[in-house]
Amino acid sequence: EKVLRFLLGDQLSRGLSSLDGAARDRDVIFMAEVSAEATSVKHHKKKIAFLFSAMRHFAEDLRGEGFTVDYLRLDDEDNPGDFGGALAQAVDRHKPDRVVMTEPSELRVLEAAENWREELAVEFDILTDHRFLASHEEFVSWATTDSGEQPKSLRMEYFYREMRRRTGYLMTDGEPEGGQWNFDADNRKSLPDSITVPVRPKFEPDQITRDVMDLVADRFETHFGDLEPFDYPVTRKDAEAYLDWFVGEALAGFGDWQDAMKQGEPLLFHSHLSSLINCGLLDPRECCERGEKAYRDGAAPLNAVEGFIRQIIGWREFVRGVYWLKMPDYASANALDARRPLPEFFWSGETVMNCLGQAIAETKANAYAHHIQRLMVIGNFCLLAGIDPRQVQEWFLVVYADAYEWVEMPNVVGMALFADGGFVASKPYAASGSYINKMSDYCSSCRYDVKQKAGENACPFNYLYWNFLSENEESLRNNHRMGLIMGSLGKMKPGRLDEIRTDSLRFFDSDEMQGWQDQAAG
Ligand code: FAD
Ligand code: DLZ
Ligand code: SF4
Repeated sequence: EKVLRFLLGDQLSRGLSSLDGAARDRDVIFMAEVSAEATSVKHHKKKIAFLFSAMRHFAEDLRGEGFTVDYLRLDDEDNPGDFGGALAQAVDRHKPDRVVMTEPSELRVLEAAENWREELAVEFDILTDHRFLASHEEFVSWATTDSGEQPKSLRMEYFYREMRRRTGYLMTDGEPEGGQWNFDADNRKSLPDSITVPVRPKFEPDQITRDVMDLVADRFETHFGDLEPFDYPVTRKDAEAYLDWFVGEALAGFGDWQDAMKQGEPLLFHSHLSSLINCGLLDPRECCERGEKAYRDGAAPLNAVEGFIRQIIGWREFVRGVYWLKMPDYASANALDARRPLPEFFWSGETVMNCLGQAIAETKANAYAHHIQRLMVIGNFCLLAGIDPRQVQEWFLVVYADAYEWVEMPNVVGMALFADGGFVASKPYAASGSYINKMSDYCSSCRYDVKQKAGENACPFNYLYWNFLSENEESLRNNHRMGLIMGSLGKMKPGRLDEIRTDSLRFFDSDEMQGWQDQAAG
């Protein structure tokens, strides 16, 4: 039996289910660069270059193992431009007895794959993606109440404990290592000035990457983001080296400084592994196992390793479960009825709010920003300013090299914007300027004054925070975790709320906040 094995760009894993039992002498592995994927949203240039280069290297590695790989390049003459057309051509070319693929990670592509299965006159299997630790069925069964109903809300923490028990990571005799599940309270330190941030290895582009960069420069010139300098790892070997580096040099500081931000330091002690894990070059289990080993060997403290493992077997698996549980409605969730357009400065980076300017400039340069920048600077701003969740989702999906809808959407809709009405977050992650000031050194170089609450020079986060609470009073009044703060809103001195509204309106009307004219049209 001849099998055509169709691999997608985020399936670059040797242990993938669709490669199981592949026969070197008979089967064909098919991969395709198609313009429809690169332009379904106009992905960051560096993200496309990263993924195409990783795909081409992965194909080379498979060839090196003796497999036949049919690789369709974006600039190949007969490239039909989308997955369906490319696969139909490949089936024509190779006349397989069967087509096999691993389930796509997002609904849009899964639905397309189900159509190909109907339309192509060949046996067609869509297999489970075992790279995730929790299957769809396991997540649904965990999430469903005893009476078989869909819950009103889900909390990551309980899912995470279940995953710890199931994997045995950082467990001793059935108990969590160190006697507690969660060391988050230790992981909120602000960064001392004296801290030295570890220096990252850089991966020089080879010929394959340079070819891809030329292609991206040529074909996707109008897309957001800087293509150069390009130093991402793009092979399995370099991805492993990067994981080694992280575990050896940065993991020990990961916990303490997890929530810190520093001007000119885009990575701090973060792993920068998300794009490698999400495209398949690294396996989530191996990352956790390497982390746990570092702890057992005494090379990294428990709060760091627990924090790292929590992000991977907790948050990452949880958001994936939520995505599949809540789609397709999740995409249009807008519980707070946020309608303002995304300001132009999200694309240009031109804003005098230094925290946002820094986070967006780093995003543009690196196709990366760390979690606290995404959640507490960019996400928080979008929440406070009431930006339309669909526009925020599109931005996040475009700009990060690790962004795929299954992981981007729950983080934006559920975590950052509270647009699911509290399905995943027990309260909105709303914060005023003082939080950003506490966790970063951004405010000292800002044109606004973080200590001022009102007037033209006041930090906009300060009045937008109260404006947000007041605009959403009805939705938030009954949230018990918001009780205290909603109480203070109610007790404000007469006139103070008017002042907040006036400041906010002036801000929303300012040049800075003017909406973006659909850059996708460009
Ligand atoms: P580290 O801080 O080193 O964390 C280790 C690993 O844990 C990450 O590599 C990642 O695989 C995983 N992880 C951590 N937090 C999360 C999380 N909240 N959800 C899922 N996985 C997590 N992550 C993406 O992979 N793709 C996205 O498109 C994405 N969009 C986001 C949008 C918003 C608004 C927010 C608040 C978060 C988003 N995240 C997304 C989650 C998180 O910010 C990134 O995974 C993280 O910043 C990646 O950097 P890192 O590898 O250095 O992570
Ligand atoms: C993100 C992306 C891009 C930009 N281009 C391609 C591509 O040309 N070929 C491909 O196989 N995958 C690409 N991807 C990743 C896919 O969008 C991703 O695999 C699916 O969305 C998964 O559902
Ligand atoms: Fe951001 Fe406000 Fe600080 Fe400026 S003062 S950096 S706008 S938090």
